[in-house]
Amino acid sequence: MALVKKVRKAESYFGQVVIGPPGSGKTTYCGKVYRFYKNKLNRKVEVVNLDPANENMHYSPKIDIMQLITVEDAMKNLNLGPNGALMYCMEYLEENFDWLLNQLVQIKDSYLIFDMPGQVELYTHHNSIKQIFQKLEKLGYHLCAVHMVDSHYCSDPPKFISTLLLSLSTMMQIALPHVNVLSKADLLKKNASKLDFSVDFYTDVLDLNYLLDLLDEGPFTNKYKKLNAAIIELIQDYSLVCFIPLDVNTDKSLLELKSAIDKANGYIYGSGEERSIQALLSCAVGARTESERFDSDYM
Ligand SMILES: Nc1nc2c(ncn2[C@@H]2O[C@H](COP(=O)(O)OP(=O)(O)OP(=O)(O)O)[C@@H](O)[C@H]2O)c(=O)[nH]1
Ligand SMILES: [Mg+2]
Repeated sequence: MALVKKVRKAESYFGQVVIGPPGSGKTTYCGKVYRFYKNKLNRKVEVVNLDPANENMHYSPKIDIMQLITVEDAMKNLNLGPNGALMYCMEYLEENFDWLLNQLVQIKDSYLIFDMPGQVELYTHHNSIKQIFQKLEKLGYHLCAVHMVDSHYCSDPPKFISTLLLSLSTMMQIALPHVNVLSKADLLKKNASKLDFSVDFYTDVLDLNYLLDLLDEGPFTNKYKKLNAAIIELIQDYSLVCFIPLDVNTDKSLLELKSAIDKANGYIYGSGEERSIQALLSCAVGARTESERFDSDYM
């Protein structure tokens, strides 16, 4: 209780919560963005690992859930499978929220990057992660969900439609300022000629009736014409989902995503960081316009 009061008195804190399906590139992004923010933008930043089965961290986390509990512990001691054990770990973290908060207050002057586990139920149905971040929001943490989806899913209409549904339900459930990302954009660019539509169709989620035509002709989806139409209508009615493409190996791409995230959670950067951004923009991006930049990077 005393800890909560102490935090309440403090100022606003900022950060991003990196979520998304298994293998979508969350941990790789956390490592890259940590170094990018720290070295190129001069932003004080720390990574918090909340994946209790994280094996290949490309960073040293300031806070690590694996000091509290691991999936392996939960599997062994409670005789659970890997999915059940991960759910249990998140419930355990929720119960031990003070363990997290105690450590967060010690790094309160840093921007936070949360690396999260890759099990979609945690973001679409289960409540623990949602409740942990809602508690932090109430304590003055301005967080943006960065939802990563592998751009491989653009290669097939049924996969893309499931990606849209997943992104929409995650946005509704997590209820934080939200940025959807199509990760591995380098591969998307390389394989653009094999796609049914141009890349901006997938990033901007343009007229989905074109996608409906392909679903209605597809060998697995042609039996479900009414269902296909209902799903397309649902996504278009909400009109919430669009994506930012991300190639973690280019500063340009990290910078474009950073701008969207900072806009979403209202991060205000200092003059030192503003100068770093201007320098990066002028040397890496040149004087090109937004649309020229996008066309040459992703088309
Ligand atoms: N080509 C390419 N590969 C990437 C990119 N980002 C990540 N990867 C690769 O994708 C694979 C999965 O990356 P991870 O960062 O482990 O994914 P994750 O979302 O943390 O995975 P889980 O924690 O298991 O859910 C690795 O082999 C990465 O090297 C990218 O921008 N381009
Ligand atoms: Mg990971």
